[in-house]
Amino acid sequence: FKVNRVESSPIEGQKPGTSGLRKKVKVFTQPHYLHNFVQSTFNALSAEKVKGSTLVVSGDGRYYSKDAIQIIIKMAAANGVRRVWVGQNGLLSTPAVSAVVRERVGADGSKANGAFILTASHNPGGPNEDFGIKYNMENGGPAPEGITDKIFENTKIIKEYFIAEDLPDVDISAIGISNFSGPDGQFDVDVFDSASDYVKLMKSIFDFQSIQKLIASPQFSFCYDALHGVAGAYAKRIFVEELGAKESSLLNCVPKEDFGGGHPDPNLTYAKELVSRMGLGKNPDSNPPEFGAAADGDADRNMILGKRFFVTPSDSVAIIAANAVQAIPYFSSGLKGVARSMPTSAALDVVATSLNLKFFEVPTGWKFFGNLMDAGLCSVCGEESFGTGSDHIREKDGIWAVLAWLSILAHKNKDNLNGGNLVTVEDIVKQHWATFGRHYYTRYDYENVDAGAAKEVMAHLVKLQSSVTINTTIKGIRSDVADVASADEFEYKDPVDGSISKNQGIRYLFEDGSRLVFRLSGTGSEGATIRLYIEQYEKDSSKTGRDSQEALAPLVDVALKLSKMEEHTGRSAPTVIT
Ligand code: VG1
Ligand code: CO
Repeated sequence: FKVNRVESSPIEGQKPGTSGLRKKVKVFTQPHYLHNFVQSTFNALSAEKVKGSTLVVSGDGRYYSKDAIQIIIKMAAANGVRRVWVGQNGLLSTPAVSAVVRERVGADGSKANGAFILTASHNPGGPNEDFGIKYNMENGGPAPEGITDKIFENTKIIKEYFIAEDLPDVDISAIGISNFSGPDGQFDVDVFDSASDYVKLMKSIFDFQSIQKLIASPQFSFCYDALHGVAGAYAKRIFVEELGAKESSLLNCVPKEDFGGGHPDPNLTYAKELVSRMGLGKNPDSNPPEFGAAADGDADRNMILGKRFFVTPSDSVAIIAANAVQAIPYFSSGLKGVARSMPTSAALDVVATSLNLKFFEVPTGWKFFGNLMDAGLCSVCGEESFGTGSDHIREKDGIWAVLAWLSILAHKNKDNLNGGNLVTVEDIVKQHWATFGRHYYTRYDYENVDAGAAKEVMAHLVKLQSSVTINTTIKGIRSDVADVASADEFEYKDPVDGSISKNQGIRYLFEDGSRLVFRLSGTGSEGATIRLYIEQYEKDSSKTGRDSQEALAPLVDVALKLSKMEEHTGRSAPTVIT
């Protein structure tokens, strides 16, 4: 093939957000749009690093992925990349990409140097919906801010990109290696099975036999909803073929370009079918299974449900941390430490204190956990946004979280699978609250708000923080909440590389441990999304069984009035409550 140099010019708005660049498909298909971003990434990595390298390119299979993969292959060839690895049909979940970068060895002994992941995660897909791209580094984790800032700077000055226009399209539906030769020598495209590296890794972490026994037990029942995301490509292999679950326990496990028209976000609002099946929501089934879980489009998120019972993600990571050493072979020699994102509830903090573990609080987004893991400081981490994971890879991992819960259930039930009473998901959570106290928690999302109005809300809240009369204002709204002890804008200094991330959300910390956090989303593709996180700690075990929206009502009231949410945004209610 030949290398074509194509003249280009900067296109506005290519700043990567919390997890890559996410825009409407119509934006991505503009001339030069994807090309500019890909070339800017190669330029940020520097030519020496790109030349001769091995690059993974795949994603959640959403609309436009197949075209994007062919474009990136041609640009990789033109920029001197030695080989591109593609999951069959362009499918690799985000955690599987991370696993492939870290673990896979090519037929010629090669290892990957980085990856383009094509996904907009939990955002809908299709010609009128979202596409996304993000770059992951050699450790299998998202590029740090130093790199994403450089990529953005490059997009603002780009003049040209390189592409091998005459390279034929590669058939990504067939496993095998295609060889080409160009001006720099040989170039290969290696299409491989999307699941096998990931399945192998999971089998090295968990005790599959003990999970098999749980699943085979007549007292237990299981169901998994991939919401037509890429998790479907792994669910059948792992839950059915390896662990013996029935095929009928899989819902929506065929990956689709538009996620079947749904919103592939595993929460109580969007995972409606699973929610009903588990005996919750508006149309509850009468005979729900004991355990249910769902994933998002790229399979890095998870929702865990018991029979008629929802596990908040903040509790989930705390419960996994509290039980990991006993229940999961990978952790049997102990946890190196634990970490959560700032808005995630302090349930994990209580476990860390009680087990005497190193503990870290990082800004929102998985990229901040990677440095801690690379430095051997953190084993288990999580976010309130249905993200849970560990140092087995450098992304959050939806199926890993399900296997972690199945392992805990298998461990707690190891002596009563032959007729004893099953310890249920609900029992495990309630037992955890009795031991550690409960963090009542909810998140309100105001999606697609006018960007100016969102800025106003945040500016108003920053101003209020420094007000000496803040407690008088709050008491004027409700007298039954505690005093604010401090308020700030969260700033993080990475303990490993010393880098500083500012303006990571506005916090109001109350004297009784309650918190209100406000921040703007960095993953939307249009307008702005305001997230409001509300949390209250209850140590008294006689009071941990309340309905969470009811327990949090006073704080919600304060948050909405303090922020003047309706006045600024015109919204009387959030779009999503989780
Ligand atoms: C959201 C979540 C955040 C998560 C991010 C990526 O970000 O709040 O916790 O890490 O999505 O998740 P934001 O900036 O919109 O609040 V996903 O599954 O992209 O991969
Ligand atoms: Co995701």
